[in-house]
Amino acid sequence: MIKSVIFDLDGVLVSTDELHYQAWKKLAAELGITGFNREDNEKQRGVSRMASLEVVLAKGDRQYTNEEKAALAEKKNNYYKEMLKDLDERAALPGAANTLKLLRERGILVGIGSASKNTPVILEKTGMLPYIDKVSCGLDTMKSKPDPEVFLIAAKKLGTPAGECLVVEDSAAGIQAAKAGGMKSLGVGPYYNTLGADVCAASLAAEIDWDKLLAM
Ligand code: B16
Ligand code: MG
Repeated sequence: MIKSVIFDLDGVLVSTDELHYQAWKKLAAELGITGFNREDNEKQRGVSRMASLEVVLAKGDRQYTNEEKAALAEKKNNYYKEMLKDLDERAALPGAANTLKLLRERGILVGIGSASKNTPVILEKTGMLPYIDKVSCGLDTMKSKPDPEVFLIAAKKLGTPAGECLVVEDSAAGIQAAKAGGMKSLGVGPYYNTLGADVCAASLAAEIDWDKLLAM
């Protein structure tokens, strides 16, 4: 039986994936990297900020020191934070708000397991915070998905054994992390049927048999 549902944030509850892409694209252009495109951006789904930077730099031909990389990641984050200033309830993905309400009504605990260090501001600005019991994010972790750390921390904060947690993810790295942590998984998003999740749905707005899912 599932007692807690742990949601990934970007690409599952909110549409910040497009903002990440625009911010990386702006940085790439400044570095003279013209080949960075949406296909490359898919490799950034669910992975850490520094790993995402490597995806951009791999499209160029220059080597950067660790100090330079840290400065570039900060620059991108500043672009991204600027974009987040306009974020509101409209950034919630279809079905997200209803799903959070449905789980609250059923007495299921809700956690967040996101790589993003911007998680607190995103939850606050989109009005989702009141529906979230515990948050685990890039500010809590040392390792990135597919390591299960972010979900294990969420489960610990929720007080739920891993086997009674369901992770909802849009990235292959996230589904691998859920499995590595011994959790059940629901895959959503544009690649939902290729993620290797236990159950999949195009989005949270799709017909999802929650009775069956929560009985897993
Ligand atoms: P930040 P998620 C992830 O969010 C994004 O999918 C990924 O593209 C980003 O690099 C990562 O957060 C770190 O985000 O730069 O804001 O700390 O899918 O794990 O909710
Ligand atoms: Mg995601």
